[in-house]
Parts: sequence; structure tokens; C-alpha cells
Amino acid sequence: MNLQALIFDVDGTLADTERDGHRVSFNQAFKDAGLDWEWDVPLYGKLLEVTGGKERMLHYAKQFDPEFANHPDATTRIANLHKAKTQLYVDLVARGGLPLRPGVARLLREARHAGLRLAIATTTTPENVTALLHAALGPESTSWFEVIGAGDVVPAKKPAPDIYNWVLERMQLPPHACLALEDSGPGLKAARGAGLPTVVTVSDYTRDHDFKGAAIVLSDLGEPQQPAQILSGEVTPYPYASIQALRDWHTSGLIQSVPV
Ligand code: XBP
Ligand code: MG
Repeated sequence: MNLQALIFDVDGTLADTERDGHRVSFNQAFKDAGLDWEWDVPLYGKLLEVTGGKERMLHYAKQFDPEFANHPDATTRIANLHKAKTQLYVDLVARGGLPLRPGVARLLREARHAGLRLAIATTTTPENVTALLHAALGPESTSWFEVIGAGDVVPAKKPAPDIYNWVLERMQLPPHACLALEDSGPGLKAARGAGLPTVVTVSDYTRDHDFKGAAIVLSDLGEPQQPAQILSGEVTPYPYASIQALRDWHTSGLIQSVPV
């Protein structure tokens, strides 16, 4: 089946948002709320196993602050912390704090030119997606994405496939007509669970994740003058993620999906 649409993850895929964006905003929100929680870089890497900010905070509290976690108001307090964190993150992004990863802006332009449909499937909060797109690509860029599936629109976050199924349903496309772009093990699992061939571009936090089932694993999407490294997958003649490359990787992803 021909490739008709690209479905992008956000955090780690469009931009390296976790260490210097989300983590910093969580820590500031904790501080502002008078909590002594501090997520350093290695700890945050472990916490990323839990997707979704509210879910991540609750998971942390259960391990390190049971009194907080068992308090009857824990859910409300987490929701308030998350609201504050989202505002801090949106402000940070609006200041231009988080650039897009190599090849992302180019690929979006080329995909639009080639008539590919675009969508987003992410566990992060919708405001964060809008802020990132506005800051990096201009306010009109949100309209490039036909569907933006984000945050709590589905209760089960990645690695559950629900957010991808939600997006596919709204695009009225079968998974085999699409290619997902992801950066993490949970993200890949979610996309594959929805039946999507998937290209992975690793980020600092995710390079050691299990990427079995990916059509190809790359260092980044690359640029004509700045080739991407192929970390695993079939040998490919493409030095960067061009539209032709994506079409070929989509085909090899489909072949891999056929049960033997
Ligand atoms: C990554 C996530 C998110 C962010 C934080 O999502 O798991 O939870 O870390 O964002 P993806 P929120 O890679 O699917 O884009 O605090 O808004 O949840
Ligand atoms: Mg991600």
C-alpha cells in the first residue's frame, strides 16, 4: 500500500524536549509548590519509562514520597502541579528554548510539497504541542497537521496503541497507509501496536531502548549536507530521510509486519 500520511511523535522526535524542557519545568513547579522533589538528569531518564507528566509524578511520589501519594488530595495536587508545569514549559518553549531536531523542518516542508498528509500522536499536553510548533515553525504550522492527538484524549498513554488508533480513526486511514516517526521504546511499541510501520530517530535518553520492529533506526532525520547515521535496519542508499527514503522504509516496514 502506498504511503499517504506521516504521523509524528513530539517529545524526542520533533525536538529534544525532555532534559532541558519538561524536566526543568517539572523541577521549577515542584520548587514553586514548596516540594523538595528534584529530578536530576539520570533519574529523569528512568522516570521517562512512565509516559505522561501526571502519571510520572504519581509514580515518583509512590516511590519517594508515599505520604504525598497516599494523601486523599493527591490527584488534585498532581493536577495542580501539572497545570503549573505546563505553563512553565509553554513559557520556556515560547522563548525559543527548544529547537527542532535536524531534518524535521525540512521533512515537514517536503512532505507537504509531496502531498503527504500529516498528523501528530503524542502523550504530551496539547498546549505544549501548539507552543512548540508556533515557536519553531510559526503560528500557521498547527494547520499543517490534519489531526493532533495529544494528552488525555485517550486514557491509556503510550506504550498503549490508543493514541495512534485515535489518530488513524480521525484520518480514516488504515495503519498500512501511514508511517510513524518515534524516538522511544514506548513510542515504538504504541505505533507498532496500532499496526504502523515506524521509523525511529533516537534521542539521548532513548538510544539504549529496544527498537525491535522498527523499519529503520537512525541518529536523526538528517539533512542533505548532514547525513544521518543508520543505527540498525537494512542497508539503505539514503543518507537522510528524504520523501523517497521514507517511501522505501515504509515498504520495508510493511514487509517486516507480515507474519512469517
Ligand atoms: C513524552 C511524554 C510526556 C512528556 C511530558 O511524550 O511522556 O509525558 O514527558 O509532557 P511523547 P506532559 O514522546 O509521546 O511526545 O507533562 O504534558 O505529559
Ligand atoms: Mg517521544
